[in-house]
Amino acid sequence: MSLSKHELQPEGIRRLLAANGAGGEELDRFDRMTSRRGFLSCVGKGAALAGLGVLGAGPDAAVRGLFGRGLLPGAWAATAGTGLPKPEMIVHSADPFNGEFPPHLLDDAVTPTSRHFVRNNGGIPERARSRDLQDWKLTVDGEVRTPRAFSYDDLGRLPQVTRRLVVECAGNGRSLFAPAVGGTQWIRGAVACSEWTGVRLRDVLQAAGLTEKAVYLGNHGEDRPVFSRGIPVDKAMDEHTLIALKMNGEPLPAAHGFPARLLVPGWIGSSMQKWLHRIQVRDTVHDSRHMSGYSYRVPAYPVAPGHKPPEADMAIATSWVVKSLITAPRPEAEVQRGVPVQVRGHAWAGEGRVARVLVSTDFGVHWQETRLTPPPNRYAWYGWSAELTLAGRGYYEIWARAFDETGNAQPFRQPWNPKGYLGNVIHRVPVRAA
Ligand SMILES: Nc1nc2c(c(=O)[nH]1)N[C@H]1C(S)=C(S)[C@@H](COP(=O)(O)O)O[C@H]1N2
Ligand SMILES: [Mo]
Repeated sequence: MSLSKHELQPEGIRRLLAANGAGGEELDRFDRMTSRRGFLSCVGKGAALAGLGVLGAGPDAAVRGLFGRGLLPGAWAATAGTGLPKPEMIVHSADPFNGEFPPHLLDDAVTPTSRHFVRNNGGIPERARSRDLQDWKLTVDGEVRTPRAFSYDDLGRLPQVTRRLVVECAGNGRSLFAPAVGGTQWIRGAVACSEWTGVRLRDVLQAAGLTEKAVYLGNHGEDRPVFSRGIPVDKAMDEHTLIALKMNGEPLPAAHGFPARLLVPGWIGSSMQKWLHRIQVRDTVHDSRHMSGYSYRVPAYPVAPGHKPPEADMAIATSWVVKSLITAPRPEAEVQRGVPVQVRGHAWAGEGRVARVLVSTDFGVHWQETRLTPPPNRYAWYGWSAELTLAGRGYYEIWARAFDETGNAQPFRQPWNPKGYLGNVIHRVPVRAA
């Protein structure tokens, strides 16, 4: 195996174009499309496929492919004033905006805001773009003794906590599912671990006072079309669950939920409502569209690849599972044989704790232990690193496999589900030793 088409970088697509006879003008157009105007410096699956399409259809198809994916300059109006796309981002769609970073750009222990993926189901609210706090309130109603409305300043006066927390889209890794499933074709970069500051959700809920009937929250954001999900009261009352007001020390950026968003540590990103303005405490599980059917739900039992079980057999996806990322070396790096190379990355385990990360350079025949750096707080990712020496020249793949404290490890092949959620197949990085 060499690199999958999903892991192609723009340089790779450019090489393909050139190898297939694209001249200066076409290459100029490709460069304009992918970087000069800062729209995209890296492109996702759609464009990678378009790039491959060139093999049969001629270089123009690649450029048309980019436009055909809704990456027309006009679609970028929806991101005006939001700072999107971030430089070097792999952009999957402009409206709604979805983009991620390749793993070698996620090397920091604390992900800078400039490298945090963005996942939107709808538009970014006007309030977030203009940073308008007039008439903004967070209301808490439903199964509470006293319905409450908190202004931004009210929230700011409650005790503030700062935590490093992993945010990961349930669909991260979706492009690696076989057979392919629909939806944004995330590669591996819809995950990050930034530093979030805000109030404990439980402080806000306790101020309103939960009734005995309270079992679930329905959370509501200001984006349209409506995207609303919820979490059980138990998880809401956990001391780690936050309403964040700041990301990496700054008020939330528009794209990440200004003025307030939820952080539900260890759980899938979709539970972390952005642009939060209403919490409805419920006496039953939240029943919005994104809580039902196949949306953010996984089969209650393992299914054969390609098999879609009946809706009644689907269960709400909650915690993430054990995973790791290789952030160095970068794919296709040239390393010197006989000289130790530093291999490193991150590991995390949803509600669990990471116990060890092993690495292999021979397709899993031999494994080597790595050094783990535990995070400063629960629910942040661990660092891991090792020195590896490739004795001879040739093609190698670095594989990483994380284990949690109960012995769960990452699988070698991706178990399948209809929407491509919770993908945690081991990460493989190809390198060459010379
Ligand atoms: N209001 C609202 N909240 C939302 C979403 C959304 O579309 N609307 N997307 C969710 C999903 S699916 C994910 S993975 C995370 C992504 O957070 P980020 O964009 O800050 O990385 O936000 C979640 N919160
Ligand atoms: Mo997500």
